[in-house]
Amino acid sequence: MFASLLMMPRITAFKNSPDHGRGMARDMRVRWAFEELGLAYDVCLVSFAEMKEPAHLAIHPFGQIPTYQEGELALFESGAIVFHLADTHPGLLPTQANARARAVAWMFAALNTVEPPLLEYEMAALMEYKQPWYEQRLPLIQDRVRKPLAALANRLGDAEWLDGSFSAGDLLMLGVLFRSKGSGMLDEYPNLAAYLARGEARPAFTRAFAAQLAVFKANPLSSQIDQGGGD
Ligand code: GTB
Repeated sequence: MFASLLMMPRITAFKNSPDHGRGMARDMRVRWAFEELGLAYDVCLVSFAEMKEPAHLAIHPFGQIPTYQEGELALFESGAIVFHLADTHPGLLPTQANARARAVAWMFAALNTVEPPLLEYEMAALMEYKQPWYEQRLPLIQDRVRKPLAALANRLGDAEWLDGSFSAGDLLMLGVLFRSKGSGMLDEYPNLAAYLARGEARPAFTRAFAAQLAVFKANPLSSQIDQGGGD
């Protein structure tokens, strides 16, 4: 029992999440992967100051969350962590080689093609809205968001998931789409909105969401004291 506790993987998450536990921080997708795979994990909550200290920087060169530690292995980058979990446990990547490679391609597509313009939009809305040129720039950014979303909607069509069974590719894609819900851009693509709703309805998603919300509920005022962000 004691040995199994020592072996339990440990991730880091915001001690004081600026989103008040609404699942926007990137530990959410890692928690979701753990839940889909039925794996127990431990969470170490870190403040914005602690993330910039040498002990955390030794694991995460950019001083961010999430990180992952198990035994000798320390990882950073939510995509790398989800891939590692999916690669080492059955359930989130197909066993057939080509199907597995395609699922990995969707993981990259989520983080490399779909997420960047959505982040740009999010950051502009958050940081640039007072600038005199903001209203002029906004349609340009929205068009950049529409390109991958329209293509994704087109490819998904009426399918339940991106390529056969639910995979780590769906998990990361849905993690990215979930973060953009507030932008309203998904409303333009009803099949993507329905795809996201299917993802959110998965019991593993619900458990992951509840777990990160519980952190805020345990200490609801803390986010007003320790603010920060990252993208
Ligand atoms: N590419 C990395 C990954 O995928 O793991 C990006 C990691 C990252 O951006 N981490 C952010 C962080 O640690 C948290 S998720 N920021 C602190 C810092 O840089 O000092 C980004 C995030 C933060 C806050 C909200 N929010 O409150 O709504 C949403 C998302």
